[in-house]
Amino acid sequence: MEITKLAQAIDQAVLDAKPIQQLSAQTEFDLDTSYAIQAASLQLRYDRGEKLIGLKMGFTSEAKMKQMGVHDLIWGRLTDAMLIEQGGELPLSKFIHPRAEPEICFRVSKAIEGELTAEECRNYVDGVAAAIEVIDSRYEQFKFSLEDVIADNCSSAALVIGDWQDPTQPLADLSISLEVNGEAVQTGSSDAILGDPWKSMAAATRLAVKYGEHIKAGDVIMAGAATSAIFLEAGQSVAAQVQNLGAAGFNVS
Ligand code: OOG
Ligand code: MG
Repeated sequence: MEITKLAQAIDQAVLDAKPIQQLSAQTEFDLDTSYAIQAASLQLRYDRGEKLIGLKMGFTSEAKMKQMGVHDLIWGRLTDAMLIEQGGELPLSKFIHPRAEPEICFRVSKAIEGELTAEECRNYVDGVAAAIEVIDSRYEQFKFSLEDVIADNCSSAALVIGDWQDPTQPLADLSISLEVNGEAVQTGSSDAILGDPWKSMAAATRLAVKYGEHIKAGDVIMAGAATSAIFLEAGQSVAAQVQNLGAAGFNVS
């Protein structure tokens, strides 16, 4: 009952593009309940016809943990309604206070039934790409506890994925940057993602098992930002550049 109510509050904030008070300010709940609220709020999206397209990992880099003051791995769900096409538009009016962060994205080649090691993950991926995740906390001031952010589907709001590249190439120590109007505003390395982006994918398989989520062929897995996120403003052209993997970008309108 409580879970349904809290999930509806989150979902309504998404639909209205209006922030709400942190759920933890109203009621106390634990991590398992946070994930139950996340699942229930996603169900409301599925009921409207949205489709699950994969998972995202969060707080896989020190830069992100420091920026948001939260220190634990989190994961959320991505739907087709969040996808922006490469070079497409992000309309600010549909979001509350969106931020962008540069990421690496994996494409899954076959269903994953159990927990995989970083080594084993390589046999389940047929593409890797530069990507941008747009996060838009549904909470006032973009402030939250770990429980709050998980309940809010880890701030997931939108994503753009660049062209798929050969996943057998090395992903260690690739330079990653976020550019606004052609100028780098954040720079980092793929090593910032748990020391190796494949480890983030392995963590996604572990958490999927733990929470009963299924990873299917064609799903995408976002490994988490390598740098801090930046606030978006109308008129910006935003791009993530990943060494050897190319770019992903959109325009803010
Ligand atoms: C939570 C989402 C974190 C990442 O890549 O670390 C995340 C947030 O920062 O609002 O997506
Ligand atoms: Mg992210």
